[in-house]
Amino acid sequence: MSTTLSKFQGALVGAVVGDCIGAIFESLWAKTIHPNKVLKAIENLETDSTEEDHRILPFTDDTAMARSVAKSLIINKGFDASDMAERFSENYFDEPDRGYGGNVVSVFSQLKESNYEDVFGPARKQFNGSGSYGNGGAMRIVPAALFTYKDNDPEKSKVLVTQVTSITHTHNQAILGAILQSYAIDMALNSSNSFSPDEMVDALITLMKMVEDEPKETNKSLKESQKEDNQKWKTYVEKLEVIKKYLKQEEQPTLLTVHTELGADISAFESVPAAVYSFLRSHKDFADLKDRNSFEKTIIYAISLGGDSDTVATMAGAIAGACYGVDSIPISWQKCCEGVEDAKQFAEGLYKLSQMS
Ligand code: R7I
Ligand code: MG
Ligand code: MG
Ligand code: MG
Repeated sequence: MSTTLSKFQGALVGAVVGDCIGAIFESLWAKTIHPNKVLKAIENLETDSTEEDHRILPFTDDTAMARSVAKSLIINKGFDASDMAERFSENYFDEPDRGYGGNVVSVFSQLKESNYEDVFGPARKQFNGSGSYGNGGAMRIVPAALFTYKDNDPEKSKVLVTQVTSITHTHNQAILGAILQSYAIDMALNSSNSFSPDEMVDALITLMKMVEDEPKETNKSLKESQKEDNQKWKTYVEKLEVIKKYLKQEEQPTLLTVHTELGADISAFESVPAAVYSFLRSHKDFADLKDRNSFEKTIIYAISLGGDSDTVATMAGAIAGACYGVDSIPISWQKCCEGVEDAKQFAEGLYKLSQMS
């Protein structure tokens, strides 16, 4: 298999297993989970996978929406807003119990009512016109990152990510979070196993600085809204600086520190940085996870942060899979997660598109 195809499959399958395994813990909303507990659940899964009638962990809204993004991009060979909106919405009405965010479902209803003609209107009206700052844009962005991989152009990638996200999320935090997630995936696709975490975080800071400094026409800047809300960190760049500081430390911070400082909840601002850190941190040594490869460590660490564990793990899994390739994802995990084979097919479809001029 070509390295690029393996990385495309790694990104999409990594996202699926992060979602399915992370979802075991999502309902707990715990403030950090002891890694031993996560390991125990994973070991059970690995043992179970050898049985013929082994259980299949269902994917949640994170994967459901990523599948729609992938299908729509592949079938239309590009972004078709109305088609993508219809897929999001129809998928929700077919399977409403996938764990969707509390407010995004009203966007789906309004999209359907407008017969997918007013594609960006309903999202703009969310939360009295400020738009949702949930992580629902970032969690599903991986197919868009794969679609723009061939262009090697952060500007083009930003445009597509903004379009895909804006169907449901228009708050700057949500859009910038999806952009950061897609830049991280793109860097992982372009990296070898022996990348430098310090260099990667520097590169992300450079890219995000450019995006965050752009004047915003429609929405308040992230800095402004964060100031109004009295938030400690004002921008994604500031959070990336925190990550940079962590990575330079002799000893990595505790799970609780990371949960508290970077965040691990349903907002994009309080979850995308945690996913990026989970990936970068897992490239380093882990005293208690010696037998696990860097992909496995990323997932175990991301879930251990607690909170929105399926979503932090799906985002971290997408980045790690894009870096280390599909062969880094244990077969036993792949067997136990719903939608892995489909993810491989979507990766092939997106890979084929990337090979066309
Ligand atoms: O962002 P979204 O798609 O939810 C994704 C999350 C992931 O964890 C999934 O795994 C799933 O569990 O949900 O859905 P939204 O409904 O747009 O946002 C999620 C939640 O964030 C909302 O229900 C609100 O509680 C909160 N939220 C806001 N609260 C106040 N003001 C989002 N935006 C705002 C806001 O502007
Ligand atoms: Mg979910
Ligand atoms: Mg590139
Ligand atoms: Mg979630």
